[in-house]
Amino acid sequence: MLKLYQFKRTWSIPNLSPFCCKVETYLRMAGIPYELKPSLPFGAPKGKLPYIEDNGAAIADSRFIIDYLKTHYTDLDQGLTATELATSTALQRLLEEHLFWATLYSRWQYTEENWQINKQAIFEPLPPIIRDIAANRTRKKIQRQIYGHGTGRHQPEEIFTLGKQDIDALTVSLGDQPYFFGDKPTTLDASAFGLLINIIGCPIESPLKEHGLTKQNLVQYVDKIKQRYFISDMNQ
Ligand SMILES: N[C@@H](CCC(=O)N[C@@H](CS)C(=O)NCC(=O)O)C(=O)O
Repeated sequence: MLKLYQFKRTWSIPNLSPFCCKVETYLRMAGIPYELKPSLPFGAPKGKLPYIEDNGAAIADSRFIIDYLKTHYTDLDQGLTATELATSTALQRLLEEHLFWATLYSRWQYTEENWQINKQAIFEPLPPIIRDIAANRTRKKIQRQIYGHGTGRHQPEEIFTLGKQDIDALTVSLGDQPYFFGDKPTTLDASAFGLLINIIGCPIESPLKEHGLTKQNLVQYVDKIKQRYFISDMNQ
């Protein structure tokens, strides 16, 4: 059976990683059987989670994993027009390559309180003797990445202004539809749910979360997907 390597569940959400949550949501939306392998990124094929193993092959990165799932199992985007597919790609990039960085900043850099909550959730599986060293080393690495990306060069209020613009774009794009492209879930919904639940549904406080919680359609969207696809096994 297909194996999904991701962080262990925490915070009563499917996964604290938007990308792991995206892949698991895709698997559930598509009804593909899988086995969970709670893991840490050290030793992962590209040093990041998620990755999958299937029929002797290891595939890393949520985008390549979903390409594989589309080819070998079920393509949730099959019914989309070329224009919808283009919009799907553009919004996934907004989520994963832009809004993601403001989210990352809120966890690893914004406040000490958020960092402690994030640290506890990620590094708790490690033996106490190496936990703090690994956490502090990873924190420095991620802060360098946030600076390298450019997000880390802005003031906190500027970072959250940019993130709020992304949330506004998502609110308008979803409108009052059940999913971004109507009645059926697609890859974009797996991606959007993965990141949005990690902004509005987790214990990391920030202006981004406050802003997201004012968008009723996004709040209901996240809640409905969680109820529909995950509620029975939130304690795994
Ligand atoms: N583009 C990748 C991003 C994956 C990613 O950034 N994973 C993070 C967790 S959210 C990770 O494992 N980071 C570990 C590290 O950078 O050391 C995907 O779509 O899967």
